[in-house]
Amino acid sequence: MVVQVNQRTRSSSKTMEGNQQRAEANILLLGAENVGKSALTVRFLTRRFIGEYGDIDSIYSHSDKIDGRDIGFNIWDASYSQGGDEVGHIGERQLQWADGVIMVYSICDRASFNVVRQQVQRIRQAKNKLSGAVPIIIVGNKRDLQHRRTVSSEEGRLLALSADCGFFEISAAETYHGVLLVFHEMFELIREARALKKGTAGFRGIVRSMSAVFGRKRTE
Ligand SMILES: Nc1nc2c(ncn2[C@@H]2O[C@H](COP(=O)(O)OP(=O)(O)O)[C@@H](O)[C@H]2O)c(=O)[nH]1
Ligand SMILES: [Mg+2]
Repeated sequence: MVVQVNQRTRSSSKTMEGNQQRAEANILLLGAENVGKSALTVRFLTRRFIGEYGDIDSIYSHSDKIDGRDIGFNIWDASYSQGGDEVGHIGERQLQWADGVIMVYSICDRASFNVVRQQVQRIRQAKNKLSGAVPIIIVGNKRDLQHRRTVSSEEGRLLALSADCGFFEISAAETYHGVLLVFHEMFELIREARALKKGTAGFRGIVRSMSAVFGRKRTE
Protein backbone atom coordinates (compact mmCIF):
# COMPACT_ATOMS: atom_id res chain seq x y z
CA MET A 1 0.00 0.00 0.00
CA VAL A 2 1.39 3.39 -0.96
CA VAL A 3 0.38 6.31 1.19
CA GLN A 4 0.48 9.62 -0.62
CA VAL A 5 0.97 12.30 1.94
CA ASN A 6 0.80 15.12 -0.56
CA GLN A 7 -2.37 15.82 -2.39
CA ARG A 8 -2.26 14.94 -6.03
CA THR A 9 -3.31 17.62 -8.40
CA ARG A 10 -6.43 17.32 -10.45
CA SER A 11 -4.46 17.88 -13.62
CA SER A 12 -2.81 14.49 -13.16
CA SER A 13 -6.06 12.83 -14.14
CA LYS A 14 -6.68 15.17 -17.02
CA THR A 15 -3.38 14.55 -18.72
CA MET A 16 -4.30 10.89 -18.97
CA GLU A 17 -7.63 11.41 -20.68
CA GLY A 18 -7.83 9.91 -24.10
CA ASN A 19 -4.74 7.84 -23.52
CA GLN A 20 -5.81 4.24 -24.11
CA GLN A 21 -2.77 2.84 -22.34
CA ARG A 22 -3.38 4.26 -18.93
CA ALA A 23 -6.07 6.33 -17.26
CA GLU A 24 -6.22 7.94 -13.84
CA ALA A 25 -9.20 8.47 -11.59
CA ASN A 26 -9.40 10.55 -8.42
CA ILE A 27 -12.02 9.01 -6.14
CA LEU A 28 -13.19 10.73 -2.98
CA LEU A 29 -14.74 8.69 -0.16
CA LEU A 30 -17.21 10.58 1.98
CA GLY A 31 -19.58 9.67 4.78
CA ALA A 32 -19.92 9.78 8.56
CA GLU A 33 -17.43 8.27 10.99
CA ASN A 34 -17.35 4.52 11.57
CA VAL A 35 -19.28 3.51 8.46
CA GLY A 36 -16.36 1.64 6.90
CA LYS A 37 -14.73 4.14 4.52
CA SER A 38 -11.26 3.00 5.53
CA ALA A 39 -12.33 -0.65 5.51
CA LEU A 40 -13.55 -0.24 1.92
CA THR A 41 -10.37 1.50 0.87
CA VAL A 42 -8.07 -1.06 2.47
CA ARG A 43 -10.14 -3.93 1.05
CA PHE A 44 -9.73 -2.52 -2.44
CA LEU A 45 -6.00 -1.88 -1.98
CA THR A 46 -5.01 -5.11 -0.22
CA ARG A 47 -8.03 -7.43 -0.60
CA ARG A 48 -7.99 -7.76 3.17
CA PHE A 49 -10.23 -6.74 6.05
CA ILE A 50 -8.09 -5.96 9.08
CA GLY A 51 -10.79 -4.87 11.52
CA GLU A 52 -9.50 -1.63 12.98
CA TYR A 53 -8.29 1.40 11.10
CA GLY A 54 -6.90 4.73 12.21
CA ASP A 55 -8.72 7.93 11.44
CA ILE A 56 -6.14 9.54 9.18
CA ASP A 57 -7.13 11.63 6.20
CA SER A 58 -5.08 10.00 3.43
CA ILE A 59 -4.74 9.69 -0.31
CA TYR A 60 -3.71 6.27 -1.58
CA SER A 61 -2.53 5.29 -5.04
CA HIS A 62 -3.37 1.95 -6.52
CA SER A 63 -2.92 0.43 -9.97
CA ASP A 64 -5.48 -1.93 -11.42
CA LYS A 65 -6.38 -3.37 -14.79
CA ILE A 66 -9.85 -3.08 -16.30
CA ASP A 67 -10.43 -4.72 -19.69
CA GLY A 68 -6.69 -4.88 -20.24
CA ARG A 69 -6.23 -1.19 -19.60
CA ASP A 70 -4.05 0.13 -16.77
CA ILE A 71 -5.96 2.32 -14.36
CA GLY A 72 -4.34 4.48 -11.70
CA PHE A 73 -6.77 4.91 -8.82
CA ASN A 74 -6.11 7.77 -6.41
CA ILE A 75 -8.34 7.29 -3.41
CA TRP A 76 -8.94 10.01 -0.85
CA ASP A 77 -10.17 8.39 2.37
CA ALA A 78 -11.51 11.59 3.89
CA SER A 79 -11.70 11.96 7.64
CA TYR A 80 -15.20 13.10 8.62
CA SER A 81 -14.00 15.24 11.52
CA GLN A 82 -12.24 17.49 9.00
CA GLY A 83 -15.55 19.12 8.26
CA GLY A 84 -15.72 20.92 11.62
CA ASP A 85 -19.11 21.37 13.23
CA GLU A 86 -21.24 21.56 10.12
CA VAL A 87 -23.04 18.28 9.39
CA GLY A 88 -22.10 16.81 6.05
CA HIS A 89 -19.53 19.46 5.25
CA ILE A 90 -17.57 18.83 2.05
CA GLY A 91 -14.41 20.78 1.36
CA GLU A 92 -14.19 22.77 -1.86
CA ARG A 93 -10.69 21.40 -2.37
CA GLN A 94 -12.00 17.84 -2.09
CA LEU A 95 -14.65 18.46 -4.74
CA GLN A 96 -12.22 20.11 -7.10
CA TRP A 97 -9.88 17.16 -6.77
CA ALA A 98 -12.50 14.44 -7.23
CA ASP A 99 -13.44 12.87 -10.56
CA GLY A 100 -15.99 10.72 -8.71
CA VAL A 101 -17.40 10.41 -5.19
CA ILE A 102 -18.26 7.27 -3.20
CA MET A 103 -20.59 8.07 -0.30
CA VAL A 104 -20.72 5.47 2.42
CA TYR A 105 -23.24 4.88 5.18
CA SER A 106 -23.82 1.94 7.49
CA ILE A 107 -27.10 0.05 7.09
CA CYS A 108 -27.29 -0.09 10.91
CA ASP A 109 -26.71 3.61 11.49
CA ARG A 110 -29.53 5.88 10.40
CA ALA A 111 -27.64 9.03 11.30
CA SER A 112 -24.95 8.04 8.81
CA PHE A 113 -27.63 7.62 6.11
CA ASN A 114 -28.83 11.16 6.86
CA VAL A 115 -25.28 12.44 6.48
CA VAL A 116 -25.10 10.86 3.02
CA ARG A 117 -28.47 12.37 2.10
CA GLN A 118 -27.20 15.81 3.08
CA GLN A 119 -23.91 15.40 1.31
CA VAL A 120 -25.57 14.22 -1.90
CA GLN A 121 -27.92 17.20 -1.86
CA ARG A 122 -25.06 19.55 -1.19
CA ILE A 123 -23.11 18.27 -4.18
CA ARG A 124 -26.07 18.12 -6.55
CA GLN A 125 -27.19 21.63 -5.64
CA ALA A 126 -23.71 23.06 -5.90
CA LYS A 127 -23.60 26.20 -8.00
CA ASN A 128 -20.41 24.93 -9.53
CA LYS A 129 -21.61 22.98 -12.56
CA LEU A 130 -18.65 20.67 -12.43
CA SER A 131 -19.40 19.28 -9.00
CA GLY A 132 -23.15 19.23 -9.70
CA ALA A 133 -22.49 16.65 -12.42
CA VAL A 134 -19.81 14.63 -10.69
CA PRO A 135 -20.53 10.86 -10.71
CA ILE A 136 -21.60 9.60 -7.28
CA ILE A 137 -22.07 6.08 -5.97
CA ILE A 138 -23.93 5.59 -2.70
CA VAL A 139 -22.79 2.55 -0.71
CA GLY A 140 -24.71 0.96 2.15
CA ASN A 141 -22.01 -0.93 4.05
CA LYS A 142 -22.09 -3.57 6.84
CA ARG A 143 -24.60 -5.72 5.01
CA ASP A 144 -23.46 -8.65 7.16
CA LEU A 145 -25.18 -7.03 10.17
CA GLN A 146 -28.74 -7.72 8.97
CA HIS A 147 -30.06 -8.17 12.51
CA ARG A 148 -29.03 -4.59 13.31
CA ARG A 149 -30.31 -3.05 10.09
CA THR A 150 -32.13 0.28 10.49
CA VAL A 151 -31.94 1.52 6.88
CA SER A 152 -33.78 -0.59 4.30
CA SER A 153 -32.31 -1.32 0.88
CA GLU A 154 -35.27 0.49 -0.70
CA GLU A 155 -34.48 3.72 1.12
CA GLY A 156 -30.91 3.59 -0.12
CA ARG A 157 -31.98 2.79 -3.65
CA LEU A 158 -34.58 5.57 -3.69
CA LEU A 159 -32.10 8.16 -2.51
CA ALA A 160 -29.71 7.06 -5.26
CA LEU A 161 -32.46 7.22 -7.90
CA SER A 162 -33.59 10.66 -6.83
CA ALA A 163 -30.09 12.11 -7.19
CA ASP A 164 -28.91 10.10 -10.22
CA CYS A 165 -26.33 8.14 -8.24
CA GLY A 166 -25.21 4.53 -8.44
CA PHE A 167 -26.13 2.29 -5.50
CA PHE A 168 -24.63 -0.80 -3.86
CA GLU A 169 -25.14 -2.61 -0.59
CA ILE A 170 -22.02 -4.44 0.46
CA SER A 171 -20.06 -5.83 3.38
CA ALA A 172 -16.44 -4.75 3.37
CA ALA A 173 -15.95 -7.21 6.22
CA GLU A 174 -17.25 -10.24 4.34
CA THR A 175 -16.29 -9.90 0.70
CA TYR A 176 -13.75 -8.31 -1.59
CA HIS A 177 -15.93 -8.74 -4.66
CA GLY A 178 -18.57 -6.16 -3.73
CA VAL A 179 -15.89 -3.57 -2.99
CA LEU A 180 -14.21 -4.28 -6.32
CA LEU A 181 -17.54 -3.81 -8.13
CA VAL A 182 -18.03 -0.42 -6.50
CA PHE A 183 -14.63 0.89 -7.59
CA HIS A 184 -14.91 -0.54 -11.10
CA GLU A 185 -18.39 0.96 -11.57
CA MET A 186 -17.01 4.25 -10.28
CA PHE A 187 -14.32 4.16 -12.93
CA GLU A 188 -16.92 3.37 -15.59
CA LEU A 189 -19.04 6.39 -14.52
CA ILE A 190 -15.99 8.64 -14.54
CA ARG A 191 -15.10 7.43 -18.03
CA GLU A 192 -18.65 8.20 -19.22
CA ALA A 193 -18.61 11.64 -17.61
CA ARG A 194 -15.34 12.47 -19.36
CA ALA A 195 -16.67 11.24 -22.68
CA LEU A 196 -19.82 13.33 -22.24
CA LYS A 197 -17.74 16.39 -21.52
CA LYS A 198 -15.72 15.82 -24.65
CA GLY A 199 -18.83 15.05 -26.68
CA THR A 200 -17.69 11.52 -27.43
CA ALA A 201 -20.12 9.63 -25.21
CA GLY A 202 -20.90 6.06 -26.13
CA PHE A 203 -24.43 4.64 -26.15
CA ARG A 204 -24.60 4.37 -22.36
CA GLY A 205 -23.52 7.97 -22.04
CA ILE A 206 -26.16 9.15 -24.50
CA VAL A 207 -28.86 7.25 -22.62
CA ARG A 208 -27.65 8.84 -19.41
CA SER A 209 -27.76 12.36 -20.83
CA MET A 210 -31.25 11.78 -22.26
CA SER A 211 -32.32 10.54 -18.85
CA ALA A 212 -31.05 13.76 -17.38
CA VAL A 213 -33.15 15.77 -19.85
CA PHE A 214 -36.34 13.74 -19.50
CA GLY A 215 -35.96 13.03 -15.83
CA ARG A 216 -35.86 9.24 -16.09
CA LYS A 217 -33.46 7.82 -13.53
CA ARG A 218 -31.05 4.96 -13.85
CA THR A 219 -32.08 1.81 -12.08
CA GLU A 220 -28.83 -0.15 -12.10
N1 LIG B 1 -19.58 -5.88 10.65
C1 LIG B 1 -18.92 -5.03 9.85
N2 LIG B 1 -18.06 -4.14 10.37
C2 LIG B 1 -17.42 -3.30 9.55
C3 LIG B 1 -17.62 -3.33 8.14
N3 LIG B 1 -16.84 -2.36 7.59
C4 LIG B 1 -16.20 -1.76 8.62
N4 LIG B 1 -16.53 -2.31 9.79
C5 LIG B 1 -16.08 -1.94 11.14
O1 LIG B 1 -16.59 -0.65 11.45
C6 LIG B 1 -15.63 0.12 12.17
C7 LIG B 1 -15.34 1.41 11.43
O2 LIG B 1 -14.67 1.12 10.21
P1 LIG B 1 -13.75 2.21 9.51
O3 LIG B 1 -13.35 1.68 8.19
O4 LIG B 1 -12.67 2.66 10.44
O5 LIG B 1 -14.80 3.41 9.33
P2 LIG B 1 -14.55 4.92 8.83
O6 LIG B 1 -14.50 5.77 10.08
O7 LIG B 1 -15.74 5.25 7.99
O8 LIG B 1 -13.27 4.94 8.07
C8 LIG B 1 -14.41 -0.78 12.34
O9 LIG B 1 -14.47 -1.40 13.61
C9 LIG B 1 -14.56 -1.81 11.24
O10 LIG B 1 -13.97 -3.04 11.59
C10 LIG B 1 -18.54 -4.30 7.60
O11 LIG B 1 -18.78 -4.41 6.39
N5 LIG B 1 -19.15 -5.10 8.51
MG1 LIG C 1 -11.49 6.01 8.43
